[in-house]
Amino acid sequence: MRGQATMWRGFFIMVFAIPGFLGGCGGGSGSITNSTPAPSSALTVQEVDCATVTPSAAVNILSFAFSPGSQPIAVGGIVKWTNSDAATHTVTGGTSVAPDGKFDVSLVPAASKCLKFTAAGTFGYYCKIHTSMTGQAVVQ
Ligand SMILES: [Cu+2]
Repeated sequence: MRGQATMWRGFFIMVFAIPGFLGGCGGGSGSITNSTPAPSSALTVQEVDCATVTPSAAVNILSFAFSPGSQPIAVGGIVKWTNSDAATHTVTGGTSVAPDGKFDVSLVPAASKCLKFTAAGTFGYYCKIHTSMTGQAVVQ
């Protein structure tokens, strides 16, 4: 009988010891983060610094013409224009009679400018100084 009593004492130690152990695990730290994503820019064309990006396509401006005149590019791609003329040119969205206001950069001789296109579509452009100069970026 003495052996049985010893066994019971061990049983009670276990029963009362376990709840104390489990109690230490309560109260998780559930942090709720309400991170609202910033609204994506409404701009579909943005000027970016050519020195800090990798252009996906290049358009040369030479002899008062954009070359190539039509430049295919993937959505999110960057077109780099370089002015190889001795005259200043612009890359201006739309047409000379209907500028669309989406982009308008000016390139002095030897300058380069980069535009990033973040939406699909055909983006026509022209030079404000020499309005016969036209081109387009086909973003797909
Ligand atoms: Cu021009």
